[in-house]
Amino acid sequence: MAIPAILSATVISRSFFCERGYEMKKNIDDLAIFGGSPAFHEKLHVGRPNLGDRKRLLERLEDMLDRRWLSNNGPYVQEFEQRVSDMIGVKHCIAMCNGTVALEIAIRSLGLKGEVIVPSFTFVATAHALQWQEITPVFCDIDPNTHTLDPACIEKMITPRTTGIIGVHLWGRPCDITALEEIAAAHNLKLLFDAAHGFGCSYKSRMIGSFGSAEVFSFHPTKFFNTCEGGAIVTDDDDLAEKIRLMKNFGFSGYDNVIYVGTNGKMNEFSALMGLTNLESLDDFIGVNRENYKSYTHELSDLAGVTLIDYDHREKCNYQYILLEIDETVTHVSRDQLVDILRDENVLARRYFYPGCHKMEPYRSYFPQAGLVLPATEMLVKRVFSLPTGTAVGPDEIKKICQIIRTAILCGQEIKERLSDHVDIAPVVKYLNGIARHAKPDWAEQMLPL
Ligand code: T4K
Repeated sequence: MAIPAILSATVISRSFFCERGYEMKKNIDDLAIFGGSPAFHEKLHVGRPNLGDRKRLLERLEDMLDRRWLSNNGPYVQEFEQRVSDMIGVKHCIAMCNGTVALEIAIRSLGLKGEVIVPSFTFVATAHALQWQEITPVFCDIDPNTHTLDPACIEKMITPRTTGIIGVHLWGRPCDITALEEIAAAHNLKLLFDAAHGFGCSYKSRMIGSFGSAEVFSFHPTKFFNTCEGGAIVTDDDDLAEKIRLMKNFGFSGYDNVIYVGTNGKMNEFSALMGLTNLESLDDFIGVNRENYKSYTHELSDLAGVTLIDYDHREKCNYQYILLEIDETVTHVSRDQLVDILRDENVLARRYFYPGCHKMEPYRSYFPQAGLVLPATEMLVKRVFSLPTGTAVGPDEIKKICQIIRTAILCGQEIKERLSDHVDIAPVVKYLNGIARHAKPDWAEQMLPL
């Protein structure tokens, strides 16, 4: 619906919302950040875990306790690995204690050293998994449309010290895998994928997990599919799989026989049975995410300056991230102001992945000029944020969240002005409340209406 530009933002928002018939915060003074009561009594999180059938989980837990087999390649881990490798269509799935250790082991097992090309626009674990082993992460820019490594930039970052590329299927949207494979082959580089977000997704009809030398999943609670904590390396390479199995178990090859440098990367039985139970609900979780995605699209698609990142609906997608990109030149209200507004309404939106790995330590100190070659990354880290989805929210919550965003955007100019004058007194009030609880002087009575 087109909105006449001559009307003031506040007036527009009021009439606009009445037309849509929503029971909602009608003007900016209703927003909690300006003194209204929060839209939600309880906090809505990004990354609330999805949980499968509780009864089935407890049956498996009883069984595990009866068996007294809690770790070290137990029957549930073996079953879980089989199910995942069948689902992905790869020969090997090696279940791990988390995605970060899985990345570290994948990197080591591939013999990466020197420099490895990675995006900066990712969770810091991607870079840390290299740096932890004294391998230099070389940050490469991304395509601003896909948020994944820009193949055209990769070539420029290759040096004689480069040994590999780690592509990240950010938000579950696959990298340009074909282009990355070509570059890796042309320069004799190893290709590994951080597929922490990519479980259940496909590229050219083939499941994510079946590309490169290996791919790494995370099954952390904040992922749409979780094993409590957990992760996995998936690969078709028999030799690599054998090496990884040794590495994740201290290098043991049978009792008393250590033949490799190893660590402890094992998944435990509880995580595996949690994973098996959650796998049985995988399609339901994806279905809920897809419906939530549709609801957000429906509510936000007409808002100028706001882009909901899209998925390729011809492929399998897990729709686990709801990411908004804010063009402040249109909305006036900035991404950070929007996040603050939502937080005061108890919607704990997250600035994934701000400020970019190259702005975090130790990388910020090592490469203070990295931003110069990362223009798309620098632009996106200031514009993107993530909203709640998964089984913890439904259409009603989404409608309310979007109403708040709509109010904030349609009144963007006024909000921007007010917030630039706004002094956040909440910490002062909190502090004074603390004092008042101990010794309530007279002045505190007057100052502390809370
Ligand atoms: N590569 C990529 C691209 C990744 O995104 C990640 C992890 C990795 C590698 C490494 O995989 P892991 O080693 O983690 O398996 C979270 C997660 O800790 C992290 O796993 C994830 N990416 C990242 C995107 O998000 P934080 O610092 O945002 O987590 P936190 O504690 O703030 O939790 C987020 C929200 O989730 C909270 O508001 C509350 C909610 N939550 C969280 C947990 C743990 C729950 O409701 N229940 C829970 O049990 O990093």
